[in-house]
Amino acid sequence: MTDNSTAPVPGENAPANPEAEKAMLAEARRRSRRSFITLGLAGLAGLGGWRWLISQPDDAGIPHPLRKVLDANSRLASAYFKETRLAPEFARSRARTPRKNGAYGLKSEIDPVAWRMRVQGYGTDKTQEFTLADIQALPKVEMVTELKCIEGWSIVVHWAGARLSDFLERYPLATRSGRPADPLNPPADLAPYVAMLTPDEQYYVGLDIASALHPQTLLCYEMNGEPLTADHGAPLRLVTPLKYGIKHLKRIGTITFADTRPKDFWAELGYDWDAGH
Ligand SMILES: Nc1nc2c(c(=O)[nH]1)N[C@H]1C(S)=C(S)[C@@H](COP(=O)(O)O)O[C@H]1N2
Ligand SMILES: [Mo]
Repeated sequence: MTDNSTAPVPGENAPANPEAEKAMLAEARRRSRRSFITLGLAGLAGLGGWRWLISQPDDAGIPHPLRKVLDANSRLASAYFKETRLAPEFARSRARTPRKNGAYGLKSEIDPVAWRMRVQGYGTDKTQEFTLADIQALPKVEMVTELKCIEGWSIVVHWAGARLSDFLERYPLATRSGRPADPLNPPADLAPYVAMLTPDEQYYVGLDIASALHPQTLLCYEMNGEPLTADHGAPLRLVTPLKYGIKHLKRIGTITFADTRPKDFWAELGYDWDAGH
């Protein structure tokens, strides 16, 4: 659907046209059913399994169908098994600037110097604050992936940022025990869900922990080689290319962990909570 004059547009306004909304939901359900069938077990990732393989270098960028391997490494010989499904990557020359889509939670001015990302440790009341420099001190990861909006358009974007998994290894806030969230050796007390909110809490998304620790889930501070602009989520946004744009929360304010599915802006309006594609 390219004509968004009638369809409800995640990111612009709340649904106005009930018929278009119903059609959109039917399409979203059809797509999530299809990806469920295509992905088989990967569709069950939300049930708490560790279902990606850590990809080998020669697999980088190649979109896999489901891959499932029992890890032979004795360090990993546990109930866990892993599958990797990576979003396809593209040549940098194909990157374009996406439209500015969705401004929930971005209404006020943002001062990137004063900005802090607040993270509440799993099972604690304690909150730790991070500057952009803290995030930029983590290994910088670049990827050229497709941003897909549930409204029907997609665009290739060159992103740069830190892996959320690297952040949660360096700052072990996702476990009650304070063990790092190593995706290769996930601690037993790892939080099953991650919640993210804008500083004003007007926009919010939930992720299952497997998606949160996926190697392509980034805390992004650059788009197409430039620092993010405010419209695109400065100073820091989420990018998670196996999911639709609705999950790519712009202007991260707070991260918390949860035992149950956190509230999610578009899921509350009837969209698929996982929003995978
Ligand atoms: N804070 C916030 N983040 C958001 C949205 C929003 O309304 N508010 N919209 C989402 C939607 S629906 C999409 S498609 C992408 C679009 O990202 P872009 O504006 O960089 O193209 O942002 C997502 N992140
Ligand atoms: Mo979107």
